[in-house]
Parts: sequence; structure tokens; C-alpha cells
Amino acid sequence: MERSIIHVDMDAFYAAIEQRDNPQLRGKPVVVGGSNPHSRGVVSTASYEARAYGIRSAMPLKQAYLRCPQAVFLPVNMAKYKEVSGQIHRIFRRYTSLIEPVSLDEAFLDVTGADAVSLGREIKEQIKKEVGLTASVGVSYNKFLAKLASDMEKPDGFTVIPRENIEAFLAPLPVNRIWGVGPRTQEYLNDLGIFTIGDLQRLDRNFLAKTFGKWGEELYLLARGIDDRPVKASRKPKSLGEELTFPRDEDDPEKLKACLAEFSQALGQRLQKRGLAGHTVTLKIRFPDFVTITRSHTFPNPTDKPEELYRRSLLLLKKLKLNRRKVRLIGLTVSNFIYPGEPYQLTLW
Ligand code: TTP
Ligand code: MG
Repeated sequence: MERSIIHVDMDAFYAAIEQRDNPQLRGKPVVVGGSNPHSRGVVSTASYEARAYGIRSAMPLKQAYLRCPQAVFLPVNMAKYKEVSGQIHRIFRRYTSLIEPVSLDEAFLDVTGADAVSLGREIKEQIKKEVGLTASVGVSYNKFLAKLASDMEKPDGFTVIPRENIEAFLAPLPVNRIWGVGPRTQEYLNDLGIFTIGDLQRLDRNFLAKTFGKWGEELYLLARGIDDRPVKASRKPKSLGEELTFPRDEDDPEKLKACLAEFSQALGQRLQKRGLAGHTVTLKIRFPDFVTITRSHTFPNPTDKPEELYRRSLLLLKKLKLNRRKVRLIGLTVSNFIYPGEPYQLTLW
């Protein structure tokens, strides 16, 4: 069966979140990467308003400042971006479980057998409605073309690349639109007089194989829109945990609580990144004699919130009545996951 692939890539992701959360920043050049443009940092991303001044990701902040001194420079608020990313990935989960996350703001979805074009539109609309951000969505019959499509009408784009006349469609595009052709390969190809994908299509298969080895073979196929790489779903974890062995056995309850606070913070972020929330919290304690005990509780409502995980872990700690008994190791695990947005009973395992 022909595959149906959707590629979603959020627009100016970090900057768009900042503009969403502070209306005063909307319509303005915003640079995320550091609040001091005279410091040594680089640009993580820039709003499209800032891009009009030539500001790009990975550019030194100083250079961005020279190009647009009136831009608003903001620090990177990773916890917030991860949370938004989790929200978006939870939306994806409603449509398919075959999802390959590429980065916080980008993923491939295999929706083979379904109407990919309507699903793509619906996902784009749901993200807009629920998260308040625009995504660019590409739909095609393989990963290379879906990714190419999502990039074609950015920002707020929606592009479908059908199979018909694919070689002619690709021919006028520059070679660097092929996934994997970076600046060095591009330069090499340009030196050979190859500027467009069409130029590449005219090259002999053996010549490409001889010049670039295995990658040459891939180039030959990609130039014709052929790409068999599957969407690789991230493995669903059964549990996520954090633990710490103390350098010296610990008997101070405040220290134990501080550990649990840290674990809850880390676990919350990891859960949110994966779009997971867990019903069950397990506290593990190992004593200096290596005797290990665990206490678990399954709560009716799942959570991915650090504060809530902390609250739940404290309930378990209390139940243990340690009374300043020395502890060698402390651990916290979340399990019994659900993917929010799906009915609970379907996803309990
Ligand atoms: P991208 O999807 O490459 O960029 P973007 O979402 O900001 O803009 P668009 O897709 O509309 O072109 O990257 C996603 C996020 O990853 C981006 O918002 C910030 C971060 N990032 C960096 O921190 N450093 C980088 O060099 C790049 C490219 C991205
Ligand atoms: Mg993006």
C-alpha cells in the first residue's frame, strides 16, 4: 500500500511561544537566545519579523543586534517550550501512534490508510485552536517529500505533494532542498555544475555511486522522489524514573524531600516532552545494608506536573515513617501511563 506521511514543523517555535504569551511582542522582531545581545550567545530562533532583517538561528547575538538593534532579545525558556512540545505531541497521538519526533517542534506521522490531507488539515487546526500557535504541515507519500512540503509555504503553510510528475516537480528546486545535502555537499555539487535537483537527475547512477558511495545511491533515488525510510515510532516507555545514591548515607528528611523535588522536576519535564502522564508514583528507598523497599500508589488522575508529582511523592515518603533512619539511595518512578487526549481505559497497560 502507498504510504501517507504527514510532517509537522512549528513556525519560529520558541519565538512564536513568546509572542503568544506576551501580546506586546506580536508583530515585532523577537530574538530568542539571550536577554543580553552584547553577550557571547547565539540566536536559537527569531520571529519572522526579525528574519526580515536577516537574523537566523545559530547567528551570534551580537550580529543579530547589529542587524536589528530594536529587536526584543529574550532568554531561552526551555521548560516552557518542552511543555508546549508535549501538548503538541499529545495532539498527534490522537491521530496515530506511528509518530517519529524529530525535535521539540517537528515530527513525522505515518497515517497510511487514512485520508492524510484531511488529517493534516485537522492537526494543523487543532494545534492552532488548542495551543494557539501556527504549524506548517506537509503531506506526501514518503518522509523526504513530506518534509519538503512542510517547508514550502512556511509560515502557516499547508502543502501536499502528490506522486504525479514528481520528477518534473522536483527538477527546478535547488539541490540543497534534498534532505542531507548540507553546505559541503552542495558546494561539491555546484563545482560539478549541479545546481538544481533536475541537474542531479541527469547524472549517471554509477557516477554518483562512484563519487559519493552509498550516499550517491541515495541521492540518485531522492532526486526522483524515492525514499523508503520508515517512520520510526519512539518506543513507548513503561515507566520513567530518577534515582540518586548519596555520597554519604543520609538521615535528614529535608534532604530527602529536596531530592524528591528535584526528581519531580526532571520527571515532569521528561513526561511532558514525551506527551505522557502517569497514574502511579513509586518511591524507592535503599538502606545502608542494601535492603530496598518501595511504596507505590496509583492515583485516579494521571499527572505530568512537577508540583503534583512532588506532592504525591511526599505522601509516600510520609507513609514510610523513616524517623531519621539512614538512607543510601532514594528513587522516584512514574508509571501506568496514559496519553492525554485519549480515553483512559484504552491506554492503560
Ligand atoms: P526550527 O524548526 O529549525 O526553527 P523554527 O521553528 O524556529 O522556525 P521555522 O521552522 O518556522 O523555520 O527549530 C525549532 C526550534 O529549535 C527553534 O524555535 C529554536 C530551536 N533551535 C535552536 O535552538 N538552534 C538552532 O540552530 C535551530 C535551527 C533551532
Ligand atoms: Mg520549526
